[in-house]
Amino acid sequence: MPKRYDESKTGALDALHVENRVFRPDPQTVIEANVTPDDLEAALALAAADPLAYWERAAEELEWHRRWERVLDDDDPPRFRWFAGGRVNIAHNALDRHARSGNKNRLALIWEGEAGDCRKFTYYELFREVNRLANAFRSLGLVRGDRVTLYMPPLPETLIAMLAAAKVGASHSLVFAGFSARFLRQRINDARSKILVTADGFYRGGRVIPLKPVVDDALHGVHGGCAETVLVVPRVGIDVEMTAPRDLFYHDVVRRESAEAACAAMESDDELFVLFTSGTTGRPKAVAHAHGGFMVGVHHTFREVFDVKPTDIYFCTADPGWITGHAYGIYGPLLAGATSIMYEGHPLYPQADRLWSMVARHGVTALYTTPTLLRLLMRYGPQYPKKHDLSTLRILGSVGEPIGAETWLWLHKHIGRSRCPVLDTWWQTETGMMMISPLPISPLKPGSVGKPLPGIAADVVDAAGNSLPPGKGGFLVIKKPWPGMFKEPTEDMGEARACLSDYWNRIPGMYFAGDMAHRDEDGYYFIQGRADDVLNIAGRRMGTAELEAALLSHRGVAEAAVIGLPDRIKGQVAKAFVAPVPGYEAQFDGEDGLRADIARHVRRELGPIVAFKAIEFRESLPHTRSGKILRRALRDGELGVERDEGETLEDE
Ligand code: 6R9
Repeated sequence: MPKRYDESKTGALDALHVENRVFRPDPQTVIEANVTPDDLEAALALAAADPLAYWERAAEELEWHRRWERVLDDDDPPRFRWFAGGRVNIAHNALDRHARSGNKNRLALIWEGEAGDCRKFTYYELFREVNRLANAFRSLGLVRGDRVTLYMPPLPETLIAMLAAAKVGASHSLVFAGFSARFLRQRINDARSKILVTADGFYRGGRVIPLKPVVDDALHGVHGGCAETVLVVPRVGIDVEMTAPRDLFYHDVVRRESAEAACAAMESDDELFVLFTSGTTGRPKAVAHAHGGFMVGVHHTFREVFDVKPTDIYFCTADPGWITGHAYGIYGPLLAGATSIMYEGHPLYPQADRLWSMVARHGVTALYTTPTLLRLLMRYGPQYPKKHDLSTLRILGSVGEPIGAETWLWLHKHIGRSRCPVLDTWWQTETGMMMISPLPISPLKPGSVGKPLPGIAADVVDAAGNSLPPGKGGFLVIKKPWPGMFKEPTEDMGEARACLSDYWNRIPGMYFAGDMAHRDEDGYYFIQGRADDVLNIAGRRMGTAELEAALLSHRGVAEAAVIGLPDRIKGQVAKAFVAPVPGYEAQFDGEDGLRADIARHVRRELGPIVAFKAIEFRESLPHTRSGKILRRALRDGELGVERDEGETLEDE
């Protein structure tokens, strides 16, 4: 008997919306595509016969200081090293190469502030800005192998600081500006960053969000040697406390530097950046990406999937602080020599047509965004996109969570004028690059992420690693290494490092990062969601473990469990079950007072982006015999799921 959901409660009906139509590409798109159907067939054939030759060709499209000796060093799996022996710097390929070629005067970046103010940079201008900051970094003592933490909103200086760090051979760690002081402190300590770059504040939703005070708070109790220098970008012009000699204004530091700077010749496998991401256990872990493999993977897939042309204006709505912002907001477009847009503010400011107005004003041709944002905009109705001329758009992409047929169809019809392909791209922080996605020439099935890209050995398997037939759900795995795969950060990050064997040993010899999927008869993949306790709230990964740890750090909380519930806009929301310390509510005017205090506490611990849909008090929480909290029983109770006779509740 199938599980029963109470649809009125969960919105599960949308998730079950079945759409059987296949959308064929527009003939013009096929004729003009960079990758034609014949090219795709040839690429798939080569990648199947000789995957290393396939990726070697992709690497040859970029400039190397020294050519690799081996395409893949697989002597110590799963610690694979791509383009071993090669020397390269991603900043050279993203900027220097263009600044010295015919792309020199092409627009690289169009940045739009929330108030509508714009700053534009050609490749040459960006190259000079990056060089000045790279020189400033060097003057401040930053050397190859160091790390820089960036606590930055979407600003041109965010991109400039990432590339300047890469240029000198330092690794960047970007912390999303919505995270708390405690989070930031932990990440500065984890990364042992000598230098921190931040802004005085930024605009969001019509308000000034101050950042520097959060930094000041975070730097109390930071480890010795960390954040000895803080560069402050004055974005909003508020008064900030500057502590000498630690704090320096960005412009004071770069002003005296030369606009010429050489790239450090990095080993292909050297660390380019770390990003923290939520897994099943404990706090978020740092994964690292390397100059060579990440560069090749992102450059190749960006051009393949987004079919980039010199006339394109590409807009990725993801914040630079997430992997999508890193790979396809910043590095991908720069590597391709494209023009891209970065937006500072809230997508509903001042009205629900902000995105569409940006598309029309800048003539955007490719838009990469998330289902949560689309569902939010859908709620305001098609009259908002209708107000604007969206005829420049030719490609639409989605990432981060299942888009579902309903949102897909809305995007296709109201934004894509039933002409633009909607490309649902599946990948992860850990994969570094898109893995499963249609191309603009592919027939599209709403709700499906299409097929694995050439060179990606994806499969759907059972727990023993056996391939499953069409229609059967199982674990989504990758069976062979690929260039964008993450590596472990250097050992100095200690406990904070993500561990490769966690990903490669759960199903022996294959990479598994937590998603379930099935395929149809045509080999199209459908993502079913996470197999683990990772929630996907508005496209952002949150581990139930980290949310529970934040709840438990409140003195009035004896026990806590967090579950994910379906949500019409955010895909998923978190609900907390809390067993309060008996009698504790007396200090708070009863239960509601305590509940509000717990909610405030969690926001303080984790940052303003974290909020629970509800916090429910229970006298006690259900446990397994081994003493673990039964989240699944709580979830089933919420959703009104009845379990089959004999179905076991496994430990969670
Ligand atoms: C790029 C990014 C990764 C997790 C991943 C999966 C979910 C991503 C998806 C998708 C359905 C898609 N996910 N893309 N689910 N359809 N097109 O989002 O990285 O933040 O690490 O999240 O997001 O569950 O495992 P990251």
